[in-house]
Amino acid sequence: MAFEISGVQAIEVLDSRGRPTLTVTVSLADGTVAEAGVPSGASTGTREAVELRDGDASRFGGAGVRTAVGNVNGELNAALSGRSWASLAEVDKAMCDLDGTPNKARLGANALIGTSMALARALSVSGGKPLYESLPGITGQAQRMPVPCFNVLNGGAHAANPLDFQEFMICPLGAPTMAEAVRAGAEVYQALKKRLAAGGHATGLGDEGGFAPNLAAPEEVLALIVASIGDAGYATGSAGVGIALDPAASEFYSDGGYVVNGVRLSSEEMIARYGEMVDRFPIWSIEDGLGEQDPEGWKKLTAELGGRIQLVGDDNFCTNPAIITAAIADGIANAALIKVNQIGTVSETLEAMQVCHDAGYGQMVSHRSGETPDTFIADLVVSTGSGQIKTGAPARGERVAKYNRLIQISAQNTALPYGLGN
Ligand code: 2PG
Ligand code: MG
Repeated sequence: MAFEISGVQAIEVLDSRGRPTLTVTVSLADGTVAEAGVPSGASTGTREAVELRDGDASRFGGAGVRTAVGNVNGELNAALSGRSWASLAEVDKAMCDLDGTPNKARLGANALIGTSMALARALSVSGGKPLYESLPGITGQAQRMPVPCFNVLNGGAHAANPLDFQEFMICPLGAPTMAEAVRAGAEVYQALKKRLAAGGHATGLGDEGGFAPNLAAPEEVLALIVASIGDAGYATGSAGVGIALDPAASEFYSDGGYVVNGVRLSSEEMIARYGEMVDRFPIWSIEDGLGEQDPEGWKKLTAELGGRIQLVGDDNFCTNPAIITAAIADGIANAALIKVNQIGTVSETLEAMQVCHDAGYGQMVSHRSGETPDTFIADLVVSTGSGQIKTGAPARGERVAKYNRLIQISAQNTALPYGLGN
């Protein structure tokens, strides 16, 4: 179904951390207007597509995005408007060609992904379909409602506490429906808050809405979470609420080792530590358990724990189909984190998910630590049927917006199954 773009416009707005980002608006010749908000990360992989920042220290400490805004309003608008296109994929490819670099360094991945998301949304509105129905999806994976992975306790680059591990997530694996899954997440979150307060810990929040108490040992946090799951009346594990971790280990890797709670560990010691955690706690998924600087460690980690739990590549994969293809051949991980702005277009995001699906790798759709109220990823995860999403705590508007959108989709489609689906 051919369409014509009549205009692409961006403005500089703030993300949830008070840093600049873009809102992009795409207009179609049929009168449709749709917009998208661009997410932004803090713990980034070195091979992510380039997020263009102005570097003008007199504005936002150099983090302004006026150059990216200018690229949307100038080059992208000129190249995309006033002609007919066959598909989102065709437009995404034209943007990549126009950029001309392997990593979107010239026009900016933030400029491209905002345009790509806004166009996908415009096409859904124009076609009279909800976004999850209108997105192309994945061959071989039917639509489903995902297990939400709620990041209830924040450390690492997302909080000012001494905790090295970045994310502790609760995942209602055994919930009967999307709404009940969100309810479980919220109830455990409140139970955890009570437990932290009772233990004299601070209940202030990190960037993704999880609590950021002054705790340093990951095992202490895991014990608190397990107790809170029980307090809220849920079972732990696959029949109830499981735990997923994103240590984001690239951030605490230095000089060939991992410094956790002040102690330096080798890759092998780190893997053994994870093994003990998996023995003691209901952990079903670990993302970035080792650093992107340590591919040999990753191979050992996968050989050691890949048969027991999900191992998700984020910093080392960057939602990049070519990088993921190479990693699959190397026996690294068994799932990928999927972040639209890491690669820079919706079409390439779908390509990365297809590569994963074809290799039997899981795909966890993900927000960034810097978000807007945009709910694109909620529709993306349903349309692709990946079965899992992480989008922060069940608190704070920009995180809750995604979970609420999932509840809404589920309410409109009671036939869509809930769960991991594999
Ligand atoms: C991650 C993400 C999202 P950031 O590491 O998985 O939780 O963090 O957006 O800061 O890269
Ligand atoms: Mg991560």
